[in-house]
Amino acid sequence: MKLGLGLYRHALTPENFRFARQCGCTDIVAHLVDYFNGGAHGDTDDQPTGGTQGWGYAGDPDKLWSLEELQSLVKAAAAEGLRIAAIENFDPAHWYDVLLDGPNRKKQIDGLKTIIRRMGQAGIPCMGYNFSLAGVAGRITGSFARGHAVAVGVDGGDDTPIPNGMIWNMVYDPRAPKGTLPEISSDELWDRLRRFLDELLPVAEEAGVKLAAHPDDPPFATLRRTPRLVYQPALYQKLLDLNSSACNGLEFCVGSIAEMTQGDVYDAVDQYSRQGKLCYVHLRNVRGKIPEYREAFIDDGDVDILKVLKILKRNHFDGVLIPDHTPQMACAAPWHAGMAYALGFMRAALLTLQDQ
Ligand SMILES: [Mn+2]
Repeated sequence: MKLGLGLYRHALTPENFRFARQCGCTDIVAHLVDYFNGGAHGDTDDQPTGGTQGWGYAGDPDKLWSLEELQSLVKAAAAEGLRIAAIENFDPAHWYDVLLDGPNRKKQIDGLKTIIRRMGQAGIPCMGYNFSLAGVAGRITGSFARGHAVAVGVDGGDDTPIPNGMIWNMVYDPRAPKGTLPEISSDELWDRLRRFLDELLPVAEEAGVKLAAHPDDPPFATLRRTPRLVYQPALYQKLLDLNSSACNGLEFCVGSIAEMTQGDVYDAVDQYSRQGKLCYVHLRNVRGKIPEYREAFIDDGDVDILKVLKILKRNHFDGVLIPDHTPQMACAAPWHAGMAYALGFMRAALLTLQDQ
C-alpha cells in the first residue's frame, strides 16, 4: 500500500508537494475544482462546509482542464518525487446536465470524455467522482474532536430544497430563474448513473483511466429532497454491477461507510477489496453514524484502523491511502498538522504490517 495526500486546488504548490513527501507520501490526489471560489466558506485551510447556499461558484463550463494543465501538474509533483494518483471530483460546471439529465447533457458527456482522454495522455490513472445532486451538504463544524479540535459533523438531515442553478453544493448558474430543483425518484438517479458509466467507461478503458466512485457524504437516503445512491455499504455493489468494466471502480471512503446505518465497515472493506475494485482509499475515522456523527482523529473514532489495514493487506490492495479529512490541530498550521498526524499514524501502521 502507498501513502498519499489529497490537496485542494489552491494547495497544489511545490511547498505542499514537499510537505507530502516529507510525511512519507509517494502519491498525490489532486482536486482541480476550486470549492472555495466566491463562497461564504472562506477558510481554505479546512475542508469546505458552507450553508444552504453551497460552497462557491463552479468553474467555466466551456473551459475543460487542458492537457497542458494536467501535464504540468504531473511534472510539478514529479519534481518532488511524487506521482499524481488521481484527480478527485469533476467540476460541477462540466457535468451539471449529466447529473440533471438536462439539455447540455450530450455536450457535457463529450467534455468528460475529453477530460478522461487527456488524463490518460498525462499519465494520471484514476478519476474520482461523486454522482450526487446535493453533494456534500448539511454538515456542521465545531470543537468536536479530542482536545476540542475543530472537526466536521452531522446533526440530522437537511430538507432545504436545492435552488435552481446549484448542483453538487456549488452554483453553476447564478442567473438561474427562481425556484428549486424538481424532485426525482431514486430509480431515475440510478438510471442517470448507469448511462454515465456506460458512455464513459469504454473511453476510460481506452485511456487507461479508472473511474472511482465516492459514496454519499453524508450517507442519508435523501438529502435536500434529492435521492442519494450509495448510502449503505451494499449499494456500492449495485454500482459495480451496473457495468462490469475493469475501469468501474471505487474511491473507497472508510469514513462515509462507517457513518452508514447498515452493515459493518470491516465486512465492506473485505467485500470490495477482495474484488479488486478499490482504486484508492479515504482512510479516516468517525464517532457515531447517520443521523448524528462527528469526524475524529484517525486513532480516536469508532473504526479500528489497524483492522481495516490488515484486511486490505490480506486482500492484496496495493493502491493509495489518503487521510481524506482530519480534525484541525491547535497551532499555526492546523490543516498541515492534522494531515501530518494522520499520515504519521498511517505510516507507522503500514510499517507494523510490513507493507511499505
Ligand atoms: Mn471521503
